Parts: sequence; C-alpha cells; structure tokens
Amino acid sequence: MSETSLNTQQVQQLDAEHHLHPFTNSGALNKKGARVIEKAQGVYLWDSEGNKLLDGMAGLWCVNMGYGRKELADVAYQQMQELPYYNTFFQTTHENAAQLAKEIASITPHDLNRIFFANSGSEAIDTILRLVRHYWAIEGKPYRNIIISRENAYHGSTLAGASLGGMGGMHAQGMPLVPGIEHIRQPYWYGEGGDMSEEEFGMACAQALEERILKVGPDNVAAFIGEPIQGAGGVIVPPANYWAEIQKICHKYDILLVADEVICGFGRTGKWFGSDTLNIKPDIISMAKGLSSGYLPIAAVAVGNRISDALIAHDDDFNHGYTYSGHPVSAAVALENIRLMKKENIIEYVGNDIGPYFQNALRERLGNHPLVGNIVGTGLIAGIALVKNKETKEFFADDIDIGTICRDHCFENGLIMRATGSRMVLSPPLVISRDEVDELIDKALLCFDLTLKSVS
Ligand code: PXG
Repeated sequence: MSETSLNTQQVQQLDAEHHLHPFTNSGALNKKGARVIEKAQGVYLWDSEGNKLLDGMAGLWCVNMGYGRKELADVAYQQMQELPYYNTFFQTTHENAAQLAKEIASITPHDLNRIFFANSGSEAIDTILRLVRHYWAIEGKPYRNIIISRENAYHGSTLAGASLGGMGGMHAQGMPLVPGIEHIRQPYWYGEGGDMSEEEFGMACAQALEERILKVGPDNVAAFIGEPIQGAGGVIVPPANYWAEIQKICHKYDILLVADEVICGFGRTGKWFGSDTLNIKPDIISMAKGLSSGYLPIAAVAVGNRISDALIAHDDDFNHGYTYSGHPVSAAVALENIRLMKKENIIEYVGNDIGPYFQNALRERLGNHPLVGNIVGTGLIAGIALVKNKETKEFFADDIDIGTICRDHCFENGLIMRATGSRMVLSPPLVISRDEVDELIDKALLCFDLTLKSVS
C-alpha cells in the first residue's frame, strides 16, 4: 500500500486551494480543513491522524462487501493487463460485459432480462429518463412523456437526476430543470402522517399518484419512479400497503414503473433488490453502488421484456451511451463482487442473520433514548428520527441542527453515521459482524447522550 508523502495539513491545504467538493460549502470547509481518510479494512476507516472510524455508512451506501477485498483488487489488476479498455459501441462487446449482463439478469426480479451499462447512479437515471420517453415514442405515443416522482426523493445529481429527485435545495440551483417531471408527496408516515393510521396514510400517498395522473392526463404519463425505500431522503420506509397500491395504479393507467435500486440493490434490504423485499414488480430498475461494492464506478439499468422487445424490434439506433458503458475492468470487478456475494451467502446473512440482529439491537438499545422518536429499517438500512419530545413527536426548531450536532459527535467518537435533517441514517457494510454491530450501537448510544447534553 502506498504511503502518502504529505502530512495532514499539506493535504488539507492542497485540497482547499484546488478541490471543489460535492454537496459542500467550500468556503466553510476550506477554513477548517477536510478530514483526510487514509486507509480502510473490513468495516473500519483510518484518517491521517490515526483515528479509527467504524463506517456505519459503507462509504456512501456502497461498500457492501467491506473494505480491503483483495479478490476485487486482483481481478482489476489482471483485467487491466489483458484489456484495460474497449467500448461497447459500434457493434463490439467483450466477455465481461456480456457475462455481467447475464449475471445481473439472473438476479433481478421477474423479466428484467436486458441490461444497459452506465458508470454512476445518476447516469443510470438519465438513461432511464431518455429510455422511457423513447419507448413511448416507438409505441407511437410521444406525448406520453411526463414522469412522476416524489418529494424528497433522491435520483442523482446530473440535470435529469436532480430534476427527477425531489430535493428543494437541488432544484433551487442550476435551473431550469428538465421539463415534464411532476412530484407527489412522499410516504413519510412518522413525519407527515398526522392523525392518520399508517395504512390510511399509505393509501393517501398512493392515491396522490392517481390524482396527479388524472390532473396531467393519463395519456401524457410515461412512468412513475421511486426508491423502494428512500435512502438519501432519510431512510423512509413506506407503509406496508403503499407499493401494492402504487403498482395497481400504474397498471390501471398503463404507466411504466421504475424502481431506483441504487441504494436498495445488492443485498441492502436482505434480498438482492429492494423490489424483492417490498414485493414490487418494476418495468425497469437502476442499480449502481453495491454492484461493485464501490470499488470501481459502474451502474446498470435492467429493462423488462416489454421495453427491450420494443427497442429491439424498432429498426433504429438508441442514440444513447457512455464512453465507459460496460467498462471491462469495472465489469470484471462487479462480476467478482457478485461471485463473492454468492460464495459468502451474503444475501442470506443480511436477510436472516445480521439484518434482524441489527434491527432488533437498534430498537432495543436505542429505542428508549429520549432523543429517539422512531426507528425504521430492514436488513442493513435504518433511519432514526431525532425529536425534541418523543411523546408529542415534537421536532427540534430549525435553529437547532440536531442531525449535524449528532453526526459531529459520532465523528469525534469513532463512528460514521450520516444525518439528513433531523434523521440519522445507517447503512453499514453487509459483512459487518455481531460484535461490530454491538460496537456501532455502543458508540451511537454514547453520541446520542452527548447530543442530548449539547442541546440541554
Ligand atoms: N439514485 C439513488 C436512489 C441514489 O441514492 C443516485 C441515484 C445517484 O447515484 P450516483 O452514483 O450518481 O451518485 C443515488 C446516489 C447521501 C448520498 O448523502 C446519496 C447518494 C449519493 C451521494 C450522497 O445520502 N445516492
């Protein structure tokens, strides 16, 4: 492993002078200096000051098989020597892209049998936006071009991703957005359900889809897109009846159903895909992150027969693609990652062992904490609402950034836990052990206590 020749301050200085960070107030960061991460192994990271951090977020929801997997490094090294790059345009392919497409098709739900490759979740989402509109044009209905999404959804940061997502802060920058996108309410029962039962709220949120379809005209709608469980929005698990209703409504109006599996895919919820866990039968799914455990950038769009058959029967090019679509090295790493997941029975481990252990431990050990309003999640994804008053569900006022206060305590005490607003979210590597889960929760408990002290 190469040792960095610069000390922490030198790296921070270079960074401040030349590096613009994503989703960051650069002025504020440059004043204090970025944390420098140096190495990683298993579920742990080390910064350049020698601090050891338990990574409760698997990087950015992606290092599913954990850090330091030599098998993944080895296949990348070998592939780079054999064929470091060739494209998949102009009637060429290579074995890794073909094998990976077959492998993905074999694990995706029902008839999602054809795979388009991209390099990031955002690119996969752009692909889907263009693909569904193109599909309806092929079908002779180019007017079917509206896509319905949800408030507080996250679908990436390219123009299409930001437009499809429902993040106000993103919509406010880089306007105008892509036209033809509508947003309906999110199924966030704890925060927005009011007096409704969970079931009533689930129904109301799904009916919001039907209302919007009727408002814009059923013949104008191409697709509905949603994350099975919202990730970046704070881990929002919809009411149990929600997806079945959404699906019914999509069928009723012949609207394509797109599941954005960039976070939920590859075992996060205890099955291969969130769609399996939530019983969704999408026409298209996007995936990225866990596809290569984040070791190299690669993403994919899995397309059901209805759409791929139409695309193939249509005697013309699909004028879309990326230089690195199906990159041979990324594909080799993704193939090896899937092989490892199967060899180590990681889906079973998350679904039947560590996932339930993690979810029970969170509820048993953190559920009674005075700051904790509620805990939701399944498998190895969880969201924890921090509240001022757990009896009345009163949230903290806007001037107390409770999530950031808590996140900072976590960092200082060797735990990476992400905050979205007042929700703390967790998504550790899928290979986490019971002892490591216990350690994660010990640390979280300590940090919730420190957070409470900070605001008392
Ligand atoms: N869809 C979903 C559901 C995602 O979570 C994307 C698309 C875009 O993927 P790329 O690879 O283009 O980033 C994502 C990404 C966060 C955070 O802070 C979440 C994501 C990315 C960066 C930060 O929670 N999700």
